[in-house]
Amino acid sequence: MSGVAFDVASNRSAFPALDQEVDGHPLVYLDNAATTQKPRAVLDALEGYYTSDNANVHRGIHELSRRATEAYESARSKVARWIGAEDPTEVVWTRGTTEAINLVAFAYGLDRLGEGDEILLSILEHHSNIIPWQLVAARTGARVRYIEIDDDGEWILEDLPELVGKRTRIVALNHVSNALGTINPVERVIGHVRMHAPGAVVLLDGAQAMAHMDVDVGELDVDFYAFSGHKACGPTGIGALWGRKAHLEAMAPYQGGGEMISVVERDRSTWAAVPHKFEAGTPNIAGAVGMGAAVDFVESIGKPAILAHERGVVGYAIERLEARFGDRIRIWGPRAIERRSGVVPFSLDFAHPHDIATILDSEGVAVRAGHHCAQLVMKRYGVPATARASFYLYNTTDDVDRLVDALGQVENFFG
Ligand code: C6P
Repeated sequence: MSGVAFDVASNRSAFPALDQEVDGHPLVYLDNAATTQKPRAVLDALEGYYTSDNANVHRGIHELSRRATEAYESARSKVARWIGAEDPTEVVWTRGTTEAINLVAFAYGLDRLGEGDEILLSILEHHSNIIPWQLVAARTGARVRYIEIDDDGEWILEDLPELVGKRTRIVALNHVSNALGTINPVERVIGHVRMHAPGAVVLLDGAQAMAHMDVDVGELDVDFYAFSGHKACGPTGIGALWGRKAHLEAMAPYQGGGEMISVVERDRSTWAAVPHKFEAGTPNIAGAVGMGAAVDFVESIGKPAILAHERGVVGYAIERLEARFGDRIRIWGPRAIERRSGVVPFSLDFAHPHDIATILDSEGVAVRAGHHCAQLVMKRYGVPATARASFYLYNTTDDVDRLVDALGQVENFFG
């Protein structure tokens, strides 16, 4: 389902938080890879839920509980359709990408990995897709291995024959990098894994893909797909894990509590069917409802149009930054515009990334600075941190001009 003609001004007006001043300057929000702003439709859905339907799900035999359950489950179905999943029961609500990956690491990995088994990651991963595997490897004797990256932030796939083999049990990779913006060639890796390590399961971290690219878990041929709602116009504290039904059914519960059981005895219990087996306790019902509204909103615009718009703005940003700062700026990540998402990480040779972000903030321009929870990437390039501007469906070339002007202030100060 693709949207009507892309209209950035109308996109922008849908996001109340964009309409404010910071330090006397109109806000330019360029921290979308950390979290996107929320459209009015999502805020209304949250308010509407709490105003008229608020109740616990799957429990009360009363009107409000019925409505809450219906809203919660229909948002699940919406998310399932959004990622090309035929069966909504394959979608487990989580707090976000981090919890989704931990769920697989602990409910799948811990019981299945042993001494000498291998988990394949890349050094381009967010810490959320490294630490859970290190924790599980330490408990099971499995070994974590990494795909390296080249100077342009692309995976070095020539190493795959050496990295993928009989011992590979789990392959966990990001679909799009948060630190460099690389759209990773996941299809090529998955094809290689299916051929050379047929017993391995593949998990994709879709945190940076979901808001920008059409995702079809069937076409991708993955076993698990994880993403966060808040990076795709949805509320914080909600996300999802999609998993193949057979895996989810074979996995032990991740957490115990209400809602995830079938029958409880003194010494043993049985579990509810998936996905409820993995949703112990009162879930984030409002978050799920807000996520459903976010899916509708993003789909009303259409991800191909969003990505095309981002490419235009990112291309303009790279051109302007390089023209203005020449060899004093280093823009990280792939050179080819079609190889990157809306993320533009950069370093200036005259200022530390944190100083850059602080001065930009005083000019009303919000960017992120730091290691972006990707310390292996920083180590690879020998830098402690980078500054990162990340663009979305409401950013314009005017925002880029404001960024470049504000960086001029950084130059005045430090240059
Ligand atoms: N990246 C960024 O500024 P959570 O926190 O669970 O919603 O998402 C974690 C996560 C996992 N994988 C990738 C690729 C990510 O980008 C993120 C979150 C933010 O880049 C916060 S560090």
